[in-house]
Amino acid sequence: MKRNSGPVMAQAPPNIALLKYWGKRDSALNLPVADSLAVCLDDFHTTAKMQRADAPADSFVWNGQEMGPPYRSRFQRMVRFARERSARDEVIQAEIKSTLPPRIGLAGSAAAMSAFALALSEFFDMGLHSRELSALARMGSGSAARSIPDGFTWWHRGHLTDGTDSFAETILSHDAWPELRILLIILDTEGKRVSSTDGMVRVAQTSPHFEAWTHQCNFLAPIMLEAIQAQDFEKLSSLAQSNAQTMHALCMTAQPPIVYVSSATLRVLEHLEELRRAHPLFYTLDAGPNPIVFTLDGSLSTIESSLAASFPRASVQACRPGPGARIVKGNGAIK
Ligand code: 2P0
Repeated sequence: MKRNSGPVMAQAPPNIALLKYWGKRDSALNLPVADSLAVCLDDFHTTAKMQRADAPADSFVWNGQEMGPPYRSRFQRMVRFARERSARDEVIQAEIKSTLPPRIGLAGSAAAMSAFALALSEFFDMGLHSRELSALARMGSGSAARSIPDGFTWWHRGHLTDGTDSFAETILSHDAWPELRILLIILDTEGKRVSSTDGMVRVAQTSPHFEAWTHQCNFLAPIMLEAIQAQDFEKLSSLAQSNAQTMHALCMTAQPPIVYVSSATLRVLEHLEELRRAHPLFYTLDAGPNPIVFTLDGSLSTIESSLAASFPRASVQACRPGPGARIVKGNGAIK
């Protein structure tokens, strides 16, 4: 079999959940308790470069830093899988470059783990199809499963203990809803105090509302699927915003409570509710203080100007739905 002798490079986008992943049935494999839905962004890609190393151990450098725990063990878990599957044992050197600050609650690990998974599969000539690749990315970070396929995705929770039925797939291509715009409002680039992984465990162990949350997400998945496929902005607005609010309320019912939003977040949300009276708009929030706004192109410039005037210190980045992970050709330089 022909082997990849030179470096391989893959790129993957962050994805923003419309129906949130918050709870695991298996922490080692990142198997979720509920289905989730998301959309890939057309910007802020992460690049992963992988090559053979003449060294005693694998190396995982992310934004110039050699990774220690807990990320190192996640990369190692994926590499173990690749070695077993390909029956090969090269030592690898991986270099990952993100364009979003890590740990700000904006899907940085999803982009990194999915780019790494694709580079790994290419390097070891694993010949994985999209579902297997999505499941491999999931082992690195649950939400990374949704950065492999194109556009709008559904991550199936699955039922099997080995996780082979827990993968994401496209439900609407990235260019099928050209009017949709996604605004990242970056208020704070400090790392979050409680990681998503720890937050999910604490909520599952201590919140009396965790089971209701799980049932609600599984119930909502096919309804939200319909809204996305019908490009029904109004229906998606109420479902997605309410799901994000519920996730944050749920976190506050953990012991001790987890609060990801800040006072600046609340001021922006209040402003967005005002704008919502006149514009098609809804917001969502990941595990951090930075709101994400969904709107339609006709309202984009008004919303951007209004945010710039009221929150001059916030950085507002407009994106569109984008494709999933892909192999990139080049001269081996990582940008
Ligand atoms: C999501 N988040 O659906 C939710 C909403 C954050 C809030 O997926 O432990 O970094 O690596 O599987 O994937 C963040 O969780 O957690 C996340 P792990 P991950 O996008």
